[in-house]
Amino acid sequence: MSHFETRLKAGDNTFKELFHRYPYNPILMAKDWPYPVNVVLNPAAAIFDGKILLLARVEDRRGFSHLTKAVSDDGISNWVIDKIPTLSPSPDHPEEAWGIEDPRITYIEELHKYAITYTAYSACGPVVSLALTDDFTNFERLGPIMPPEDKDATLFPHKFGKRWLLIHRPIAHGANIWVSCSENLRYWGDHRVLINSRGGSWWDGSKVGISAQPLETPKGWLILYHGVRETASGALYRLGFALLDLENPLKVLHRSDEWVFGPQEYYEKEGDVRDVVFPCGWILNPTDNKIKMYYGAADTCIALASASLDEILDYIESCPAPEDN
Ligand code: BMA
Repeated sequence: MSHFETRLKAGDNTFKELFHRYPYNPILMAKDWPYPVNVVLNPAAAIFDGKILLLARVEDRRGFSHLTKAVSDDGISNWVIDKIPTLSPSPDHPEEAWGIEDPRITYIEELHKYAITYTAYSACGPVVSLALTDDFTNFERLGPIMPPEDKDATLFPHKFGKRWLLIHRPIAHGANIWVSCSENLRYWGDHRVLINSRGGSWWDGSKVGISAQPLETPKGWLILYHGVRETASGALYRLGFALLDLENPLKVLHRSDEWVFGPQEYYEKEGDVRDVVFPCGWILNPTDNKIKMYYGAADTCIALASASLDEILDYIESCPAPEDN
């Protein structure tokens, strides 16, 4: 394949779209909320009690965020939204002084608990915090697990050997995706870069960060990540894929050269922050192998797009292995 060819060729001089937007997007907006809010965005997603649960970031009119859950049978409509915030910044946690943002949820079978990694916005910068729950009503906070400036974190659902693995995105000499290891979920080490921002004119040249939780597939761990390109009119947030080795997720098998989803519709292009698509969760339906991806659009509302896991895997397997892996 030459440098000028796309792996997303649709055969009719267009790009093959892996994700298909729900035609009645956005699915959740501030006006749907049971109490007054500025915007709802960037939801984590999990299956809970046989339903699809979104844990949305909700921003108030001070600019501070908290997390509120919305639950639906089909993951599309009839959302039942908590009447009050589900998880608010805690006065006992100074690192949450300016709010809590952008959760990701991983179900940890070994603990029979859901792990929620989120950004705690401290007055000294954003940190990665971790909380555990088994009912999405009571939460056990483990506190900040990474110092500032760090965000976009998610856990793998099981240990590798004796160690849990955390994906996160510190800011230090660029904004790259790192992975760190821990035997107890509290103290993390053996940090290393997993996916770098590619610099220059790349679509993910300025920053990268994990989007949804890692998805275990027969071909490897499917990673959805966001890439940022700074432009004269601001930052552009788009999405790409990587595939990690199933046994050793520190090894990147493939990475997409091209972005696979980007701001296109009016609700993604206009809002509090224009030109942003920002998923924090997705759900695989094992009966038809279809994925529902939930994303914040323009930092203002929540939208849905679906994709076939088989098509995604065919695509990512056609992508090259990163040069530095
Ligand atoms: C990132 C995070 C996201 C936000 C995005 C675009 O740094 O703060 O919550 O959606 O910027 O503004």
